[in-house]
Amino acid sequence: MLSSNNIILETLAVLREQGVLNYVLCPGSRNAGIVHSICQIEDFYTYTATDERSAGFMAIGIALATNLPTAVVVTSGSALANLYPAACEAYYQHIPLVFISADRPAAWINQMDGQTMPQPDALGQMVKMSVNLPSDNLWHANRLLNEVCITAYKRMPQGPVHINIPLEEPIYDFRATSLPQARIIRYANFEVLDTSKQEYKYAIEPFHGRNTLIVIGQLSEHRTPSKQKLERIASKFNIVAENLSNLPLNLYCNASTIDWTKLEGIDHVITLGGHIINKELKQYLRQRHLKEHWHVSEDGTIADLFCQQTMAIQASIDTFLDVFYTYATTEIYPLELPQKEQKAEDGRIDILNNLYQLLPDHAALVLANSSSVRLAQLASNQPCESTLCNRGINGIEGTLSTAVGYAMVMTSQPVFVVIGDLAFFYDQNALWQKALPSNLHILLFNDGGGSIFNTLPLPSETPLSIEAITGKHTLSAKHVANLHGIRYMQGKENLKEFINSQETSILEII
Ligand SMILES: Cc1ncc(C[n+]2csc(CCOP(=O)(O)OP(=O)(O)O)c2C)c(N)n1
Repeated sequence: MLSSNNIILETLAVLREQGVLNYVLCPGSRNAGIVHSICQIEDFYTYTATDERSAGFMAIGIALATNLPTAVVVTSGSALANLYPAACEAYYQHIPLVFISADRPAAWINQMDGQTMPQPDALGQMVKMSVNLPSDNLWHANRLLNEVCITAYKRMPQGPVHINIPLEEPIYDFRATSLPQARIIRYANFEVLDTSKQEYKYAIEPFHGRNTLIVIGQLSEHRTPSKQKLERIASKFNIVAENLSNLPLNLYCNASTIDWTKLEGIDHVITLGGHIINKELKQYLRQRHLKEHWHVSEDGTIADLFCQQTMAIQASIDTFLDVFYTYATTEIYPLELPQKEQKAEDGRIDILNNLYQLLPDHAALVLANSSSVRLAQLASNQPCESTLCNRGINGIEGTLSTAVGYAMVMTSQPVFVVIGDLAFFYDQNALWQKALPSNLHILLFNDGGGSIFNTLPLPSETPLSIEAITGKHTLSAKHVANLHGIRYMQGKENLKEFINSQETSILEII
């Protein structure tokens, strides 16, 4: 029988499927459930050593002899510390060792309990990756385990990794009869696959041509793929993207125009580029059962956005599009993308629609978090091909500064910022310049606080907390404009005037 602990079972299931079959086992009680279970699994080859320092170096020998990843399983406390010398050696020899340490739950660390110390990251910089498994979230554990395996011996250069497993009592509970079916995330580096060995074909094999959707997230202007390659793909497959993708609209369908609740049949999603904002898209794809989700990125990392990723592809978008076009040769069945009835429920969308229509050619648009970027998605039927937004971490702090920096370099390009009041007043120091760029124009939606929070189900009987959560205020940008000598206008009727302004200007809509 195997350990009844689901995290131990998931760990061994993923390691087995990812090809970690050699184990050096060290004695201990906290790791007894792991060690016992490993010994019951037929596919595993086991070796033993009492001295963990020696176990680490034995694993190096086994890995060198077999050219396969090799794991070492130790108990908690100094047992793990004794792996450090082998970690150093493996790190600099690029040997794929998988160090597995049993741990006590975090609540018991530094409480004078035996053989305990802070174990997550204990091997420091001498491992390529270190993960601390959760005790109750199998999806999270599964993703970390897949990632750590890919990092150890699939993503080059190879090297040691550390899996720390905090374990609650009971440790000695053995009622499971077999390992679960664990999700495996495959990895392929499309930049180095060998055409002569048909490695591309093999990597693409799960693709069956049906019900495929390509979703493109945020791309900076300098990272958009070749239009010609994109056109070829767009002629065969549905591409869904947002205005932050900076792609020409004729090549994709705007995510915010789709009625996601009516989209049927989709079971293969390929994501390219950065963050995706559209919540309906994410919710829909999380609920659907996808057969495949491939995420393509330049570093081949896992981004399990829909909790169902099956392959991490390391490639530039151009490389991926080439390979995909060449090898995805099966008959293609384009999906029907049902369109949503567009209704402007928010006056700001009408203003943004007008802005989009009146934007001069080659203008750049800098969108702030959070309502601005969301509303712009609903308005952007004619997207601007230079759209920026600090979507990497979604902060409200640096939008104006980013726009000032951009406008200072792109002096011949009119730069329009769309921003809410908190983000504007937060970052007003951006306007503190000896000479502000005259091509900078700020459209400010000032509604006295974070309007994005109006949608939250907050209890109405506590006005004080609502004020704190929404950052309520009564400031106007008029005084900021005066302070910095910026041309100031107010009201949507001045939109045209604002767009044609030849000096740094603010249009405040209150
Ligand atoms: C640095 C930082 N602090 C806090 C937040 C949380 N936050 C997200 S949206 C938001 C409100 C922004 O309000 P406003 O600028 O008026 O724009 P709105 O979204 O209301 O249009 C806040 C405080 C954040 N994203 N970044």
